[in-house]
Amino acid sequence: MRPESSVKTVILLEILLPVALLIFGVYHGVMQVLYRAGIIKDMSFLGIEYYQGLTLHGVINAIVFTTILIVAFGNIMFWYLLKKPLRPAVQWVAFLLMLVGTLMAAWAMFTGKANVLYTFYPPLIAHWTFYLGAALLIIGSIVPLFFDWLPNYLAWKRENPDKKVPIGVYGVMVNHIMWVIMVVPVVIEVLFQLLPLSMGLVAEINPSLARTLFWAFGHPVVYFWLLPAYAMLYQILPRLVSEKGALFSDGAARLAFILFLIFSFPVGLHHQYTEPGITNSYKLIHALFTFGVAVPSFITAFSVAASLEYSIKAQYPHLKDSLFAWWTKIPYISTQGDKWVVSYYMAGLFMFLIGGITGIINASYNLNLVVHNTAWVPAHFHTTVGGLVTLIFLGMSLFFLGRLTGKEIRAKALAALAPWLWLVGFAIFNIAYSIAGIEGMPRRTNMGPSYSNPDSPIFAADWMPEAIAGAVGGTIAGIGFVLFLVSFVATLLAPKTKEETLEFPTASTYHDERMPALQRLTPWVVFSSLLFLIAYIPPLYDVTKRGVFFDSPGYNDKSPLPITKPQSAKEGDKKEVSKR
Ligand code: HAS
Repeated sequence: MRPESSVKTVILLEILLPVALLIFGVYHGVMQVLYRAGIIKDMSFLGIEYYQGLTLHGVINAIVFTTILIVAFGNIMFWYLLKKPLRPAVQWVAFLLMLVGTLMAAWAMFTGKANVLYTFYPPLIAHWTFYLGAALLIIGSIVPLFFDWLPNYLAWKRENPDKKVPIGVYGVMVNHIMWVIMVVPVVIEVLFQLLPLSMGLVAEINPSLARTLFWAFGHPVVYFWLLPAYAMLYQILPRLVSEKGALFSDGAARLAFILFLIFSFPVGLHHQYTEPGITNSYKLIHALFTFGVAVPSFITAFSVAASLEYSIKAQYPHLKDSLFAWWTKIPYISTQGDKWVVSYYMAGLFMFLIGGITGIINASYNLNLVVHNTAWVPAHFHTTVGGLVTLIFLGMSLFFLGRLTGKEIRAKALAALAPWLWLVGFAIFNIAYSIAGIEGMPRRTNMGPSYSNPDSPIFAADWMPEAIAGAVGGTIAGIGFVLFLVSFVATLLAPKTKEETLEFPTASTYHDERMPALQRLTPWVVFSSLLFLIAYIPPLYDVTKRGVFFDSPGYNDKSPLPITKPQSAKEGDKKEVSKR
């Protein structure tokens, strides 16, 4: 089955754009570890300031790269698994919205008008193009759900009343429904707080409310990044490792997706344990739900390991009774056929084991007090979003680049090696930054001119070994990315040798449980939305007691003085005028 040429072009652009942007994202990541190790001792490098670079790093890697690729992978899953054409007009509108949004935000960041980091916490305020750009990116990413995927999903179900939608489509569908729900609070924050302040329509903002709205989006979003990776782990990986590849349990995989739909939302306060103004009991409730949201990942760990075992043993019957010998048959690093991409999955899974454990430590109310806002936190998320998610996304980008252009993957050995260098680099980075975090090394701090500078009065010699190890690890990971890029560019420039397609290997199912309760998504969507509301109404009440537009004027990173005139100053002005 050949993809419609215009749709194929859009999907190709949705792969090329984020990978191209990631070059800047990764570059600024390497700059980060160099600043923090004191190798760069300045406030800026090559004309880009420290916080400008950190904003570019976070926004590109965590928000733009992920969102656009998630749409691309969703399109591919729907197109191939449901065998229904996608609508070119819908696809172009979605892509152009995402492109314009990205360009607007990029302009604000590259011109230094949005040094607000990827969490854009007020009272730091960016140029309005940054927020509007982010909003357009989000809107564009939602368009395919309503105008392409949902109609195709419903049509497929009408035509196949007794069949379950393939697990890949199920995962993408659940994920994008979650996306639509989770963006509501951040859209409210942007429309009613950040944009009005940034455009000078109001003079003050309530930062506690803004942060609470942000985190109501900010934790679910990590599962928006994760679930497409899980969908591909279930649908594709078993078939990549073995000719007889099968998903161990279809029911367990669907249950995992539904548990994410339920538990991803009532958890955001675990980012705000240390913040005043929110009732502790609700923080504790969110802590308990956070342990709940780890359960579907535990299920996935079991499902994936069992699928690997079943698939390998089906191909090598002599290993049927082996406990561990089958591990040796996983193609961890291979250039045979499509097996090079298995490296990305396996390296990612190993990284996520660590990411999961550190996440559960973060979630613990009291342990969080030790690690919050320290180097521990970047150590955690470079093994989750920077580990499993990034690696599967990179691997599948290259994989689909080859398919979409009808070209053989070039420099396969480098492509297969790249994720292992990424893993080694981030293992070093993770250990170093985790230890440093426990010792109190802060995150998001330019340590070059300060803690890592022997000439500074606040030089912290104790942190130097970890800071330097972090720089070594980050650089090795950067080299891993370069190897990936060599293969990606070489493939892009290679001559076409076969027919263009969007087909990919799909696993069969070993245990195909019926589980009718999981077939209809609507009741789960309603239940999860209600739980979200219940978990958030009291904390939102707490943080709005002092008003929506009050508490703090806006600031930027250039001056300690406010950039908007505080309300109190205006009232003072009025009093002055009336006295005169
Ligand atoms: Fe997290 C902070 C808690 C998962 C991303 N997290 C962050 C931040 C990011 C992030 C970006 O509770 C920083 C935000 C900021 O800038 O301030 N996180 C968790 C918990 C989980 C978790 C409980 N995080 C993720 C994922 C992310 C992500 C996934 C991105 C994709 N996180 C927190 C908390 C904070 C936090 C607090 C706030 C910290 C603070 O104070 O600021 C769980 O979902 C993790 C569950 C995962 C598992 C692992 C399952 C393992 C698998 C691999 C199996 C391996 C196999 C290989 C099968 C239980 C699936 C087998 C091999 C063979 C050979 C057989």
